[in-house]
Amino acid sequence: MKIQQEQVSTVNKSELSAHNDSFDFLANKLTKNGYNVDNIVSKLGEFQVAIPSWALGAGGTRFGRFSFFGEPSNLEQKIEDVGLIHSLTQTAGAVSLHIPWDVPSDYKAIKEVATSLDVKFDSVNSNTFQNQKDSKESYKFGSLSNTSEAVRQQAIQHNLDVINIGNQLDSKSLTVWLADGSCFPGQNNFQTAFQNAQNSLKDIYKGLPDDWKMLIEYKPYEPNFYSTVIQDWGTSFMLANECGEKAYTLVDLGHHLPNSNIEQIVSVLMLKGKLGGFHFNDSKYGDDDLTAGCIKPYALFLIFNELVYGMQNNPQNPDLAWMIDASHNVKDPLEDLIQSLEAIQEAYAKAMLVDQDLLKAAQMDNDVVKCQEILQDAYRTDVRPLLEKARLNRGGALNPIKAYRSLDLRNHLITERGKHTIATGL
Ligand code: LRH
Ligand code: MN
Repeated sequence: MKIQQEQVSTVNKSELSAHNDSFDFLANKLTKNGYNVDNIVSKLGEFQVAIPSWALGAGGTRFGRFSFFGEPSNLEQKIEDVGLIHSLTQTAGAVSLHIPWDVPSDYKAIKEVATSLDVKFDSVNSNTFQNQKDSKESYKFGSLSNTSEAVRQQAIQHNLDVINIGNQLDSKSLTVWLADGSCFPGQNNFQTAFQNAQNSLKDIYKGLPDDWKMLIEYKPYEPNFYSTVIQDWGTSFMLANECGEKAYTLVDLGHHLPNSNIEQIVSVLMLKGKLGGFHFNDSKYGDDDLTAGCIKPYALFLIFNELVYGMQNNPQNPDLAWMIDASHNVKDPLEDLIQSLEAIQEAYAKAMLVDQDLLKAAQMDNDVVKCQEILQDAYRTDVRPLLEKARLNRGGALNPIKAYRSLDLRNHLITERGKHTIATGL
């Protein structure tokens, strides 16, 4: 299913004058304050966030899963759904595949579908947290850190296979997240587990093409509930440094213990040139994988404030991989992803309104109140007209959720796919 440009223009008609009024008002105000509005709008347009291929169907928990009907039942339909989101938002021009949930059966065909929808293949994710039906060794007690050489070798080979798959899709990075850890004190020798993981990552790193990155994702707990081998940013940072210059840390916002200062982690990783990318989502308790910005929007803004500062002051840090990692238990997956994209773009736009030089001067003067006023003035600015303009300039919808509903896309998908298709993934 593909949305035609005319359909979007038709839906936009009723929103256009309201948009023009609010945009002109905001643009005048910002221009008077010395902002380059065109520059901000074009940066928002260039900002592309990858959609997780494993989050295009209904998510679930051990307590239950409630389908959404019309879910994509193969990779081509998943790419089409990313295309739908991208047609409306113009900021979802990439998909991040998870292997083996999304192994292409025809590389040429799937690349043609993606290209026709202006969707690129971002990072490819390996999966050594589930046993595959044909796998010889079990990952029950870990993968790259397992005490068994045979299990580690199987996991290393899987990652090399994932690189090979990504290479054929012009992807440029491998994301490694390990569930490895222990559920009880005494179960693991922490040093052996760490050493095994480090050596295994180094073996995978040797198979990384020159222009690729390895993104090492950390997580404090789940599915192991006493220790996790790659538990925090420091551990990922150490492992990335041990591997080499193509290895970086990936920050999943849900992978932090309560009240962690994620913006400080982001800032220091950028200073060290080791921040590789993000899995955007939000959470109130654990790795809840909720809509980005739905619980802690100010924290998301503060993270983007550090990112904007870093992008201006840390040339040693490479371009970042922007990706969502969410799971949808009660919302239409496509609507949830559209809402996440809106919250992420909004945080970025607000952060671009922070006068970093003015803030730095106030920080040097320890003028605490002025520092907060500078931040909150930007945060309290309604930047939605800028997001609308960025979408409009690229043929997107002024209000993607309204467009999704008035074009009745979910029912079209159900008509096309039926009610009983199940998407692979979480
Ligand atoms: C682990 C994680 C990781 C993915 C998985 C789908 O919690 O965040 O990024 O592999 O979710
Ligand atoms: Mn993640």
